[in-house]
Amino acid sequence: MSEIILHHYPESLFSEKVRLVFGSKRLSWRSVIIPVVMPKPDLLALTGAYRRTPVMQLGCDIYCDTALISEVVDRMSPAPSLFPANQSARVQMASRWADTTLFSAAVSYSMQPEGIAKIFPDPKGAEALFTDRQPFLAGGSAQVFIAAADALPTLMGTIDWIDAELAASGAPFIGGATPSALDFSVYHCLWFIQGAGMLDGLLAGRAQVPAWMKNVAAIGHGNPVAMSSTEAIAVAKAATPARAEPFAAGSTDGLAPGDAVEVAATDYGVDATAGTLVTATRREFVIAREDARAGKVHVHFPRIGFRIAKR
Ligand SMILES: N[C@@H](CCC(=O)N[C@@H](CS)C(=O)NCC(=O)O)C(=O)O
Repeated sequence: MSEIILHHYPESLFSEKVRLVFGSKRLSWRSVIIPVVMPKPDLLALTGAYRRTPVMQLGCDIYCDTALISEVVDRMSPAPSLFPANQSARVQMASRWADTTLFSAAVSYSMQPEGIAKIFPDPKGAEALFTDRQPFLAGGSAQVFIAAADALPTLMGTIDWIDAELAASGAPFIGGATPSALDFSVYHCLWFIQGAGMLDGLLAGRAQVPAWMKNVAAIGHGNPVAMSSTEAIAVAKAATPARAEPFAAGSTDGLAPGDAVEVAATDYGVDATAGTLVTATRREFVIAREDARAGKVHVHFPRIGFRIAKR
């Protein structure tokens, strides 16, 4: 089996989600640190145009979006499951809400002057980030930054829901005795607010959530070993794509394998990756593309949150 390679950077919320997923499975993985802002030529050699963080690589199979990455990792390493069978729909739906609405609330709340000063001791860092993210956040369906006052109720509500449930269940995780994907989707949002030094006020008077945060943090990141981005490209170049799932007729919006297509996120970071459709299932698109440095790669996208169009 190919080594797991994660393209990420330390401060990235969604990367923290996946690092903890790896930790929950006690995985060894290769860690490629990518730039926080564009340009990211070595990442784009693998993904085409997709620039969001993180991206997982297995040989020359490239997986975009943490919802898909979590499912793939859970299939590779099934126990304990991130999507326990008796709560899998709830976990999937609530994780998606946390990864969008709660994420937006967490980022918006943290990006108040106090949080910005903590996250970016050098104001030039903040300036570079905002300049990079302006076009990145434009053109899609999501409004990621909202007023901090509008973000606050979502944060207080979430903290209170979780605090009450953990008090009732007595379990260490929202998922029960072991963490589910929902634990990680909520955690990475609160982790970011914590990094901005703004979580304590929100947790005042709540006993369960601080204990739960410690339980999740204690899971750790598994065993990461550094890898350079050029090494990762060489891994892709030397690999052959994994066998694709069969094409699922009826789920493909009139598409057929071999079609020239482009795939893009619908919410933000909507740069489209062009390639040839390898397969489509009810859950995933896989497109093949050729890169001068990485050779032939298969790029995988979840269907939820992404659109596909014929070129
Ligand atoms: N739905 C995506 C969201 C990923 C995302 O928004 N990542 C942020 C970093 S935490 C990002 O891409 N920021 C811009 C960048 O890193 O270039 C996922 O689950 O992977």
